Parts: sequence; structure tokens; C-alpha cells
Amino acid sequence: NIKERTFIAIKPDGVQRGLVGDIIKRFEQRGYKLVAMKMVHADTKMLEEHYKDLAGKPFYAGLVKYMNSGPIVAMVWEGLQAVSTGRKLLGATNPLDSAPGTIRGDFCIQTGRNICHGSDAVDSAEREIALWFKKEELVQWDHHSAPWIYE
Ligand code: DAT
Ligand code: MG
Repeated sequence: NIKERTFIAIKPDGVQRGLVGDIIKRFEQRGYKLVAMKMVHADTKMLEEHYKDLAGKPFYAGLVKYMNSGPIVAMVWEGLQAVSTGRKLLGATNPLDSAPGTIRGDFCIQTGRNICHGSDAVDSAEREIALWFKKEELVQWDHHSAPWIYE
């Protein structure tokens, strides 16, 4: 499905460290289409909802605090297997296990400061996109290189 969408976010550490451009570039140059983007300083309620599946984890409170510590850049990227390939572009959750060449493998060291988020499945991507974006914020446009990216 070349219309598959994933929710990608640059976390507060990625923003503070000046990595916004580098992270966007990885998705852009791979051929994915940006369909929504905004900078937002998310409140605790929003972040608790975003990470509700992790509510029982010992790191949950620290995770929400970290995500609330500054603005994030929230994005929706579209294209063939955007969800699973997006996760590959990000690298493993623990940056020490992330391969060099991935975003985490190139730019960070610890799980609790792993600079980016990506949806882990098509259904969670749909939930996260609906949580972070209004319908009208998802922009309909034609990627001029589509015929050069897809046969
Ligand atoms: P991912 O972000 O790769 O989908 P996840 O959904 O399991 O990973 O966890 C969400 C975030 O929570 C993760 O990016 C960083 C943080 N986290 C996960 N496991 C952690 C741990 N053991 N210690 C500290 N933070 C952790
Ligand atoms: Mg996750």
C-alpha cells in the first residue's frame, strides 16, 4: 500500500540537539512523502494518552516527563511500508543496539534519550495520527517524483 502512513516524532532531545533537519532528511531522501508536520510542546495528558500501552512500566513517569521537557516535531510520513520501514530508519529502541546508519545508531546513546518516535504497527499509526493531528492538518498533495520512486 503506497498510501500507508506512519506517525514519526522528533523528541525534545532531538529538537534541542539540532537534529530536526537530519531526521527529516532521512525520510525525505528515502522517498517518503511528508503529509503533516507541526512543532508542539505536548502536555502530560496528551503524552499519557500517546504512551498509554506503557502505563504499567517503571520508566513510564520518566518517559512522560522527558517527552514534556520541550517541544517535539510531530510528522506523518506516507509511502510503501511506511510503518515498518520507518522503524528501520529509526533503529532499535535501545540506541546501543541500533545499527550505524540508522537515526538512533548515528545520533544517540541511551534508550531514555533516543531522540525519535515511530509507530510500531499500522493500527497504532492510525491511532497516533488521529491523536496528534486533525483531519484538515493532513495535507493532500502529489509527490512529483512518485513515478521515479514507484514503478
Ligand atoms: P519504541 O520507541 O522503539 O517504540 P517502546 O514503545 O517500547 O519503544 O518505548 C517507548 C519509549 O519509552 C522508548 O522510545 C524509550 C522509552 N523506553 C522504553 N524502554 C525503556 C527502558 N527500559 N528504560 C527507559 N526508557 C525506555
Ligand atoms: Mg513504541
